[in-house]
Amino acid sequence: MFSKILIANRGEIALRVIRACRELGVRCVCVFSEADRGAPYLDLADEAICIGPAPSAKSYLDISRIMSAAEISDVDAIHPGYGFLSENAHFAEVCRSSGIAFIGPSPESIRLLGNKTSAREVAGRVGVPMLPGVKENVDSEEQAIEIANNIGYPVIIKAAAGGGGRGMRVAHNEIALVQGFLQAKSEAAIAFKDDSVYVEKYLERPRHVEIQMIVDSHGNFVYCGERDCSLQRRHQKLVEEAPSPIMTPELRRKMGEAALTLAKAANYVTAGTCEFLVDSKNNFYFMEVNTRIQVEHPVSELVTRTDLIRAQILAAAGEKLPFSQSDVEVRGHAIECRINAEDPDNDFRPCPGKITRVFIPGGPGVRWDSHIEAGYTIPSNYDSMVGKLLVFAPDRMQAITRMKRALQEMRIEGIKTTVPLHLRIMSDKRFIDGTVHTSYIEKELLAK
Ligand code: MV4
Repeated sequence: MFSKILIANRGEIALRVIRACRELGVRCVCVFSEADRGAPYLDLADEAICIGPAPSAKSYLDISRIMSAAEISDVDAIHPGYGFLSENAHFAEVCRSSGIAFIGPSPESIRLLGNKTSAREVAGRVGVPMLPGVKENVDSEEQAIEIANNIGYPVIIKAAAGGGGRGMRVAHNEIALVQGFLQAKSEAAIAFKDDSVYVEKYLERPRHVEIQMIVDSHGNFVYCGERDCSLQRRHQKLVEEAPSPIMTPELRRKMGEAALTLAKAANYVTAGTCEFLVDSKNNFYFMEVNTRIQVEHPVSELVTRTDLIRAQILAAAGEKLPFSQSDVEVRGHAIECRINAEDPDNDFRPCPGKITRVFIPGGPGVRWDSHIEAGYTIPSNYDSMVGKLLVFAPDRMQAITRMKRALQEMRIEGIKTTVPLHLRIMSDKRFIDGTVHTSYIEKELLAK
């Protein structure tokens, strides 16, 4: 096992990794920017090192500053968390050449599965279901028109390097296709410095269902059920749950095996997620792979009784996972609400600032993953998530009731938060019925 791990991240995920390190008896070093100086979670690390000013480009995204901190503190591994450098193949390579374990995939796996075009190429080769369309990039308007005529409208044009919904256009006819093709290309060129796009059939009202994978270096490939992340707003997830309300044991097995087929084809080791869209007939289609631990990993931990951060660390240290597929059983129901410092009444404008009072809900089946406390000031330099409120209960209805109860107990004063919106969602008939789709928040709930 490692003796010391550097955590190249901040906020709640830094604290989550500190907790896993403590339980494993591994020392940990937390790096921080000037904006995070004095943050309460830093006291819980064995060491804390300032790596630069508030802008992430000069701190959490600066590979040389992080490697200097790793050298000074003599760590044998780096946990990147999510966001920042977590899916940066070059960073994984720098770690490798410095003799430091990257707690994540190999640079080769990141390049193969983290890029949408190459992931689609692998998925097509190993028979993972995909929407009708093309695996390769589309170079001209004429080619896009020909593909659309073959698969039929509506189609979607997506940036190969994209993510988070950027560089994406839906087209219901040829005129919109030509326009969308050019728009997607120029948006992708600016956002990702890569203007390659591809075209596939557009699916109306899909659900977003993702499979959690965890793999060790001894060939133990395991999926820990699925998460349903259909409740999003502008590609920001608001609520995640497990199991998916639409899941059956048969569909779970099929999706889980499809995800692991892809992981095996890429020699993938560590935690990862395979994203799918699911249509109203429960057909599933591969979207992309997230080659990192995700924000919403705790819902999977709750329903499968696993510790995914611990498992990631064990896998990176070359140890065997403490479970195999036959041990992993989905039981009960978990829901996560992302509590953001945003004003839902004001177009979700970020509301950083000082938290004057906090009361955290507790009691049976409640988990709070957060780094905040009363008196803490949320810096304006990073994302606006202040914490993740999770509940676990024997079934979905009891989980919804428990989440409502927990949200009612919660007090975060001094800033605006998304708590009132979550209370509304938990009482929404369509959410309760489990029939929402990926555009529900924007097209229906907020339009009411
Ligand atoms: C789609 C789609 C419908 N059909 N692809 C959005 C982000 C990117 N990862 C994939 N996205 C979508 N791809 C086809 N062929 C609808 C979406 C989509 C979406 C997907 C998941 C969660 C929320 C979403 C919100 C709007 C659109």
